[in-house]
Amino acid sequence: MSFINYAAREINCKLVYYGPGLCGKTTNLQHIYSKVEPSTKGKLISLATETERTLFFDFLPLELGSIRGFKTRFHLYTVPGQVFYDASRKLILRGADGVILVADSQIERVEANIESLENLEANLAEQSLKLDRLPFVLQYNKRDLPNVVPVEELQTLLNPNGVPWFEACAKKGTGVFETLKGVAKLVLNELKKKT
Ligand SMILES: Nc1nc2c(ncn2[C@@H]2O[C@H](COP(=O)(O)OP(=O)(O)OP(=O)(O)O)[C@@H](O)[C@H]2O)c(=O)[nH]1
Ligand SMILES: [Mg+2]
Repeated sequence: MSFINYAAREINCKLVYYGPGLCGKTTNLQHIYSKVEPSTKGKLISLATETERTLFFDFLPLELGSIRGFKTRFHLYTVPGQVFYDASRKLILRGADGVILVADSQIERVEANIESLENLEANLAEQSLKLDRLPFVLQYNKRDLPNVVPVEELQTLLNPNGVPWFEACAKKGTGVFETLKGVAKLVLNELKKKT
């Protein structure tokens, strides 16, 4: 749920990076953090285990221009992808204005991607939300690896509704900002409808 602060002329939106374990959600945020100007970003907060797996979430506040004189501030979160952290995922998903599903393109992660998408839909349903009513984009990550599934196949498996999708190599930063802009655009369009 976006939060509009009329006094400060600010709109706050929440974006959630979802996806299976090790698909590259935290890497997306790290790349964004390393590239944006210090004046437009807050601190990147990561709660991780010793082995760098996200334990609860990563959080990065960003300013991305303005609409109708209101500064738009995006709060980027990642969920922990490991299956047993479902309670954390539910909490982080609460009030999301936009969701990015980061899929791991490797052949051996096909099932994990499908499970993550189903888990996302189930957790949204608990909040009486549906994916096709929410700004939602897909990122096919790890395109640099040799053992990847063709994009057309991933599209059939993960994107029956034809939402915007982006190929990426988050490790090098390719496709990361395209994905962010893609979802931000959908969120801002929703906001414009409401204001
Ligand atoms: N080759 C390759 N490796 C990547 C890419 N993106 C991320 N990685 C690597 O994949 C591993 C996991 O990345 P993370 O960003 O920590 O994954 P995550 O989705 O946050 O994982 P959880 O926090 O456990 O859910 C790291 O070693 C990254 O460097 C990519 O595009 N290509
Ligand atoms: Mg992570």
